[in-house]
Formats: sequence, C-alpha cells, structure tokens
Amino acid sequence: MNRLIVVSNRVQPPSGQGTANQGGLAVALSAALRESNGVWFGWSGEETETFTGQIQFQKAAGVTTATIDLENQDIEEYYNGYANRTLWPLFHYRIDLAEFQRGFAGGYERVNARFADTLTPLVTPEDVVWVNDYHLIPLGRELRNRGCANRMGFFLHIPWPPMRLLLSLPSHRELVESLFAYDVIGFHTRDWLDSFLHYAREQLEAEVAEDGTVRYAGRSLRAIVCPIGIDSQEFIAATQSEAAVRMQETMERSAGGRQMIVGVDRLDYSKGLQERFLGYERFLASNADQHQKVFLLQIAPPSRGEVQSYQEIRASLDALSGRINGEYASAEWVPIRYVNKGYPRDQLAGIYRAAKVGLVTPLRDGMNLVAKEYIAAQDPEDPGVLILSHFAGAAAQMSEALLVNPYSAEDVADALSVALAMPREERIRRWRALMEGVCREDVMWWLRCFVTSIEGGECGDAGAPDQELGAAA
Ligand code: ADQ
Repeated sequence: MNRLIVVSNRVQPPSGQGTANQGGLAVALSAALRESNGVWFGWSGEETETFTGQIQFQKAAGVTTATIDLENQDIEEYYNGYANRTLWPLFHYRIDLAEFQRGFAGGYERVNARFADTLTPLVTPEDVVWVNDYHLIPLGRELRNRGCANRMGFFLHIPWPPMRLLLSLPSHRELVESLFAYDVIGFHTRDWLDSFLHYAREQLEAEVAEDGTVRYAGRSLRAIVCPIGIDSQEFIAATQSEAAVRMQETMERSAGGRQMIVGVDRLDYSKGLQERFLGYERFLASNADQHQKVFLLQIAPPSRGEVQSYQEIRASLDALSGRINGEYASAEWVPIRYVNKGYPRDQLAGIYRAAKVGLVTPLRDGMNLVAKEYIAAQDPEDPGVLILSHFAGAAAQMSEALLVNPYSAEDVADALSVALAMPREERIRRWRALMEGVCREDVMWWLRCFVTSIEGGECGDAGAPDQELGAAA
C-alpha cells in the first residue's frame, strides 16, 4: 500500500483509551491510519490571529498528524458558516435550515485553497491522497491546480441530497464540477450515489458508464458505494474491558429490574431526537402496563453550540423531556434520563450492553455508527434489539433490525412494544445476522475497499465478501 495522506476538517489524534467526544469519522480514521502508517492532515481546531500555514506534526498511538491553525474569519465563514449552516442542513434535506451567504461561500473557497497551499509541499509523487467529507469538496481541484498529479479520492460521510434540493445552493454546479478533480468518489449507500448520478446526468450532461465511471469535461471519475464500518474487534474487546463491565453493572443496578432503552447521538437535528421522544411518549401513552417497567436513557452531548439551530434544538429537547417526565414520572420512576455529555468508548460499550433496546432513529444520516456499535456490544446469549430508522445509511446493511419511519410516533411506539416483548430466540437470530455483517464489513474492510479503489482497483480486489454492498455503481 502506498503512503496514505488522509485529509479531513478536524484531526483528532487517538488518546489510546478512546476519546469521549470523538465523532464517527475520527474513530474510523484512527483505526485506518494505524494500519496504513499514513499522515492525517487537517485543522487543529485552534484559532490564530493571522494565518501562517505553519504545520504542527505529532505522533500519538501510532498515528502521525499534521495540523494547521485557522483565523477567526476562516472558522466563522468556512466551518460555522458554509460547512455547518449551508452544506450540513442542505445535505440532510433540511433546506429550511440552510443559510446561503456569499461570505460563507468565499470563506469555504479560501480555506480549501489554504489547505491546498499547506498540504502540497507534503505530498510526494507516490502518495495516495484521500479527502474526507463535505468541508473539503473543492480541495482536490485546488491540489490539481497546484500541480498535484497523485491518485486522489473523496469520501462523503453524509448523504448526497436529491438533485431538486441541491439546486437551491447558489454555487451547486461549481461545487459538483470540482469533484471531477478526484479519481474516485465514495458514498455510504446506493441512494446517495444515485442522487449524485442523477445530478451529474441531468445538470452536467455527464456520461455514466455501467461500471460507475462518470465522464465530464474531459475528466473521468469512478463513483462507488463503500459503506463505512466500525472497528468491530476493538469494540468487542472494549465491551470486555474493566470500565465497560463496571459500567454495565452500574447501569443494571440503577435500572433496578427495569428494561433500559438507549439512544446515543451527537445533539443534532438530523438525529431525530425530538421525534424519538415523541415516539417514546406515544409508547407510554398507549402502554400503561409498561410504566415503571422501562426507561429511556438518551445520551446526547451538545455539538456546534455556536450555531443557532443547535441552540434551538437543545432548548426544545430540554422542554420536551421535561414535559414527558412531568406527565409520567412518579416518586420512584423517571421515564426519560436525558444526559448532555459524552462517555469514553469503554463505558459506552457497557451502557450499550446493559440496554435491552438500541433506539437509533435519525431523520437522515449518512451511515450511523451507533447502530453498529450497539450490535457489537451485545451479549450473544441474551442480545438486545436494534430499532433503526429507514433513513439511516446503515439500514441498507442492517435489514434484520426493526426498521422504522422516525417521523411516525406510532411506528416508533409499535417498534418499542415489539422489541421489549421479543422472545430470546428471535433476538438471537436477528442479532447473529446483524453481527455477522458488522464484523464482515468493518472499518478495515471499508478502508481497503476505498483505498484499493483510489489506487485504480476494484472494491472486490480488497476482499469484499459482499459484492452487492461493495460494488461499484
Ligand atoms: P456522526 O454524525 O458523528 O458521523 P455517527 O456515525 O453516529 O455520527 O458516529 C458517532 C460516533 O460518536 C460514534 O462512534 C459514537 O460512539 C460516538 N458518540 C456519539 N455520542 C456519544 C456520546 N454521548 N459519548 C461518546 N461517544 C459518542 C458522521 C455522519 C454519519 C457517519 C459517520 C461516519 O454523520 O452518518 O456514520 O460520519 O462516516
């Protein structure tokens, strides 16, 4: 494998024990970089008075990182602005929340150029460059403009929106055209890929070949489906750790014989937390016999607190959990335990294992790694039940979960009833099938699949056991 240069907005070197707030992308890439002995380049998360382009190198837990600081205006326009207030809502189908400001778009272009200026001298001719996520779509074009002729891939961790929604972005065409600087672009699911191809055909009149090659303006790229997985072996081991076992015992003791339903999400409107609370409320309203016998533990550390829509959702969840608890709680029982903090991965594994139901109901999600972690953490002899939104990318691989429409409180309530009453044999049957997929298509498989594709091979060459899921379009 050639040296891998991974680029993402934030670089979070692993701490060895797992970091409480490390996002899905960070968790996956740490595992990937350890195997490839590569360099991880991105923003340090720090602010500087004037941009210097000075790179800080570090090595932690086998991962080399190279980071740069950004100016306040960069952070406001590129990160809080274009990434979090324009592209994130739009790509999660929330056009009502998307803000279109020229200043944001300008900051996005400027920071992508700054990334390219700083990164170009680090790239040697044999390196394979792998750019991650919506913050950095034009980076490939910027690197090419600076003479970078390397093999380059781009992976999108979030959904690709339907063409009709994308058209509302003022510079949609330029953004999509810039993707043609890459040799390969990857999506988690066939749905997201199809939306991209639809745009390419209709708006760019690009030519799409059977094997997923898309030709446009003298360039060609391969667009593939390559779903991310978790480091399943590491997660299974985490479940056996002392911290996990202790946490599981603590939770079981604190549950006092009640069945625990768990939700674990960044506090984000795409995760469907309000709808989840409403679904649970509906369940309580129509299952009086279950009062006192169950409770919902929702863990949701706040994220992107600078952005107003995130402040609003936090306030609304505070109110909603308060209302439901006010309505149903008694002196000895609180139906929703709502916790605004993150947990180290080991403890999280223990919490998942103690939960009889994993409730994962995003309104729209590129993949959703929590669903896979919940499965990996279960006791094979007595596993819990996963309830999963149809609109999470993970649903394409996890059909043995109870799949629900997260917008329908009735659907969520019904699934809760079914899950809580599910006989052990059925739980084991479903779990085994899910676990098999989680272990087979893990983060290493994803890494090999995508890197092999950037290098010009097929996902199948990487040992993909399921041609359907890993297949090129
Ligand atoms: P995220 O939106 O961050 O990732 P997700 O895939 O669910 O979403 O990953 C979240 C990660 O953070 C998981 O590993 C989880 O364990 C961890 N986490 C969440 N809440 C936590 C808490 N309270 N304490 C500790 N850890 C917590 C983006 C996309 C997803 C896509 C991933 C990877 O939005 O759709 O699956 O990238 O591609």
